[in-house]
Amino acid sequence: MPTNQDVAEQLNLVFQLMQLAGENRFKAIAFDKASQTIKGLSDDINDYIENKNLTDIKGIGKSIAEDIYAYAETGKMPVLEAFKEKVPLGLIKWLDISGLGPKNILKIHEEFGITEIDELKGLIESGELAKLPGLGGKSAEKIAKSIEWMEKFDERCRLDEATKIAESIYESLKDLDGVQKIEVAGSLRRAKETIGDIDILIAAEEQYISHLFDVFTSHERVTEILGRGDTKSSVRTKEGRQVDLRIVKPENFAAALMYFTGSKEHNVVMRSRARERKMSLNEYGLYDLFENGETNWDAPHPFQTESDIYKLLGLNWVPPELREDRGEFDIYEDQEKLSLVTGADIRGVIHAHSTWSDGKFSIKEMAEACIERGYEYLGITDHSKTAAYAGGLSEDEAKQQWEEIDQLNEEFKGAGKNFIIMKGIESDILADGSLDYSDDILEGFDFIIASVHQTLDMPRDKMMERFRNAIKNPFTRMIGHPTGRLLLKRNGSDIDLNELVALAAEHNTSIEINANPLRLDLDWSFGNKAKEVHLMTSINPDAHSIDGIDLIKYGVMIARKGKYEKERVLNTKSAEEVMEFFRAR
Ligand code: DGT
Ligand code: CA
Ligand code: CA
Ligand code: ZN
Repeated sequence: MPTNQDVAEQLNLVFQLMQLAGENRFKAIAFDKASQTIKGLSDDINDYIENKNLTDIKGIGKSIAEDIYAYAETGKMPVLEAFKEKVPLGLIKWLDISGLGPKNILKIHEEFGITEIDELKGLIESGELAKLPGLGGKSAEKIAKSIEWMEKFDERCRLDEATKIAESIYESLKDLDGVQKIEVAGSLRRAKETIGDIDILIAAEEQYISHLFDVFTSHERVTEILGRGDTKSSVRTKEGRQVDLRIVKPENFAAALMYFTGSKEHNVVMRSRARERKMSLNEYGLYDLFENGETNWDAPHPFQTESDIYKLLGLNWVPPELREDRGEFDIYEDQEKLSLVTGADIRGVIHAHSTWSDGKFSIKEMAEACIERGYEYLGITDHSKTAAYAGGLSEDEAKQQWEEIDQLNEEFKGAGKNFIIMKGIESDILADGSLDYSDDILEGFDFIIASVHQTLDMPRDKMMERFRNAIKNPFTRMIGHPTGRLLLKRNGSDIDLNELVALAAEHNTSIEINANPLRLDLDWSFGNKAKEVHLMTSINPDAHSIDGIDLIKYGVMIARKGKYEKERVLNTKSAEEVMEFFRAR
């Protein structure tokens, strides 16, 4: 059975191919509208398909209804298949190239028989494209430039990059005249590990809008104004990120904030909850429904805050990080509240490197930076001997390091400081799953983080065997960055993370949430499993410098998104409790 999304996607493809094929504009637009309608539909399209009453949906005409019935029955939409014969799907991407309209796209395709943007780039480089009648050197150059930008800005960016941009724009707007409320919305408010564009929302009366947009579009980071309308402006920053600013009436703010925070999946459920209660939820507010199911714009339900809207739909306020339709409705329907971990709960720093391996600062400097930040302990974990490229510690060096730590702890004690350094190591997990030292050395550490740093690309079953051995080793107290992914750069190992989470919990071992924004590994999406099996995590900066310590804040965002409550985050506990956990193997 197709989902609403499937049907919407098929119709959207038809729309795009029709544009390319030079089909009648109004005919094409009908498909676009139908696609959007179905995307926003709060009921299951299959109900309509079964009852053969698709045309009851406003915006779905008879012929499009027939196309959808056929698609549901055969898995193929005849009109789409027909257009695919005329225009290859690969050309759809070309529509995003500014300076290249549908007519020229088709012309280039027919002339050179190419369908990929890379092939188009080749044509431009060889000078072939400029020779095509009606194009010329200038157009070719413009197209090349546009492809370059498109490829550059097609990407998403990391959470920390987006946070910094959003903070600086937020700061420049928040105190301006007329700004009653301002919030960052979208995926950034939901603390996704990567961000497409940044969404900011302001509540202001109409007379202030124009000035606010002036300030926004002339922000020092802005290199390009992508669009400016009455209620929304979009810009490109020098980092290549898109930022959307929407300004809404104060009375619509809460509903708009909820809508533009998303996720789309969360919104879909919210809208259907509204419908079940004979209401319509949209970006403006919550309204009564007429008998015929349409929105009665004259009958708004009063609300002040997001929380009011959730209440009206039978829910407690759902923290933005959880709005992904991944079980949050069940939890917040029961009036239950999760006491998600916060930055203020963090009492110590686990997983940090010093000059003994590849860190930039001495243990003492790292410890003092922790004290300055109000932390109570530092679990130093330099690399182990196999990680020679990262200055991994030999057995002798490990022993020398312990002496230095003992000395420093004496000093802190003597100075009356409530602070201790724990003797850890980030031991490589070798190919067979064993740790990197003999047991008598392993015994000397307070705790061991076991991480994979080499041959991350073993087949899944081999990789799982490797982790299984590492977890079963009683010296392992924590697994470091389990997949080894580098966000937007490198995929992590192929492992069954649900199984890994269960295995760690079973052996009373923890799995870190590596807070480095490049990693954010363990991924938040395994939070449901972690909650179910009571996995202990630890929000670890993997700091290689003093600044690195402050990455903990991104780990906290991800831990919240993964539904971790304070009790299941090791470094919210006292030094004694942490040591107790380490000893209980
Ligand atoms: P991103 O930018 O890709 O990291 O992800 P978001 O979630 O920030 O997505 P964006 O910027 O396209 O839209 C912001 C929010 O606005 C999104 O989370 C939910 C809402 N929204 C936007 N378009 C739609 C839509 O077509 N349907 C629904 N239900 N919500 C939408
Ligand atoms: Ca966004
Ligand atoms: Ca956006
Ligand atoms: Zn590491």
